[in-house]
Amino acid sequence: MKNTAGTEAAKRAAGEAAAAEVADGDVVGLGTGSTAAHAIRDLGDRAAAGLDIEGVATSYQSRALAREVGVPLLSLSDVARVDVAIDGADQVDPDANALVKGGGAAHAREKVVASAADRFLVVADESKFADPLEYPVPVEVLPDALARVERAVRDADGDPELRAAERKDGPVVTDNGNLVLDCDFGAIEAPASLARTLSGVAGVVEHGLFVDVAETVFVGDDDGDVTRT
Ligand code: ABF
Repeated sequence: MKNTAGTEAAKRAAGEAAAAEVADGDVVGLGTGSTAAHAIRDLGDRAAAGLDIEGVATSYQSRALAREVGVPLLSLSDVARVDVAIDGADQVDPDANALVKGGGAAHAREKVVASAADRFLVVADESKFADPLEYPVPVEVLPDALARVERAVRDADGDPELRAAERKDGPVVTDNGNLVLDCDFGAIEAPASLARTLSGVAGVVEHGLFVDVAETVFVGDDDGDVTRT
């Protein structure tokens, strides 16, 4: 489940401020979620006005929006690096050293794109900040490894909950055909350590802790103003 508490004015301000960092000739990572969507729409407008960019989508949702607004797309499988990636987050620590992402169940591709980006720009509204992080960490799991990963999460003092689909019975299935556990660890005092623990669990495809990858967080407020952290 996504943390989408902020206002559209705040989200739009953050998304458009990050989109302004994109230059002619850039390959751009296109994030998932309602805040990143504002960046994608703005890039579509600029592409229509002549900006020469190519996008790399992080999900079916961002790919569909990019096509709708006219951002030319490259396949992620063909791209080793991107100039700049713009993506949202469910929660950000004040220093932006760690993010929780994955409310949209796209964090595996999002992390590939973020890791391939020369510049990874996060877009968020003020409601996304927490110190320390405490948002449940999404963990994408191979379906056959579900019980094993649930056990490993509990051994790490987490409480795993299988993410249910919103519009049909049954669990969420990711674009990669896997399941998602939302793992509540309470206050996350050592995100880097927890990230290493989760990455070491067999059957974990990817987790939603993004540590030391964000260059800048563009924070929008309800007045439509933006600050950078
Ligand atoms: C994706 O969208 C996810 O990684 C993140 O959880 C979510 C943020 O959505 P929103 O911008 O709508 O709050 O980036």
